[in-house]
Amino acid sequence: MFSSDSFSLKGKIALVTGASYGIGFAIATAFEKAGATIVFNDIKPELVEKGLAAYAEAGIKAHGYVCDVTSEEQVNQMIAKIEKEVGVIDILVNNAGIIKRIPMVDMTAAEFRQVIDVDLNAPFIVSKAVIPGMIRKGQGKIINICSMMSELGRETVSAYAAAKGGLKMLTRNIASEYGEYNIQCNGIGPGYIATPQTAPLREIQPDGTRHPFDQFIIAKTPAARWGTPEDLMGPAVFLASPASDFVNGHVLYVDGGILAYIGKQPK
Ligand code: NAP
Ligand code: GCO
Repeated sequence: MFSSDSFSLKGKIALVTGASYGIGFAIATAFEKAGATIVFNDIKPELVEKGLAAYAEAGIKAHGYVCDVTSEEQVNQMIAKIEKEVGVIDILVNNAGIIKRIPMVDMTAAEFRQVIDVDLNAPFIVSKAVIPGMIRKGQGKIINICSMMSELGRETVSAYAAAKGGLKMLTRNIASEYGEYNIQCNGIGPGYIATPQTAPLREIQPDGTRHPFDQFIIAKTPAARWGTPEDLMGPAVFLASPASDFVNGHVLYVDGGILAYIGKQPK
């Protein structure tokens, strides 16, 4: 029966990958406010420590693990440790990601593979590791952090767009393959969000003007602003909660309207 508890994550264990800061940190914080126990990982021990301190400062007792999500061995070891030390994971957010902004003809195959490895192969590896526990529990939520580039291309982000486009289809396939086990797999497609990942696109120019790309995004966004990690908190709690138990294989774009808008006409 629907109630305000339908948006509660009380008693749930949530793993958010790459969540020492940025979007992952905001989503994990929202989950804790909704009642979940927070587990996160990062690739560097010092970042896990930094993340634990940031969560503690926010009044959150999080569980942090060092793990490179592109390594199947490290991921399987981490999930086994989490299941032993914290419990079986109810909610997984595949958030860890990188981007390389290089014209395709200048990008090496190794650089292309590195982006695919983190942004597409890793969500496969981590999802594969947590689904058996979700099947045993008879329920689970997987949220893949997709992108505008799951739908659109742009110069210099060929690897990232290929990965995020693939991640949209991996989301649909997990939904298709595991929906019968009461596991819902959906995506969140953030618009342009002010985090370290997009900091180079927002740098103030030597003449004191805004970065051309910054101005471009403002013109392309009906909300006429960059998003913040906080803008993703409510949508993430919705997709992690019982309120979305019949939402499956969907990518929820949280983009201020970019995908709906041709862009502000030049004056
Ligand atoms: P961010 O600030 O660059 O943070 C990415 C996080 O992922 C960092 O904690 C990073 O840790 C971690 N990470 C990277 N590679 C890893 C690996 N191999 N194993 C474990 N952790 C790893 O990025 P963000 O802006 O918060 O973005 C988070 C997610 O949202 C990404 O998937 C990104 O593609 C997506 N997204 C971002 C935007 C945006 O505008 N910011 C929009 C749409 C989608 P290290 O610091 O140690 O590398
Ligand atoms: C870029 C940006 C974007 C955002 C995001 C948009 O260089 O175009 O980094 O890719 O990160 O993915 O949804």
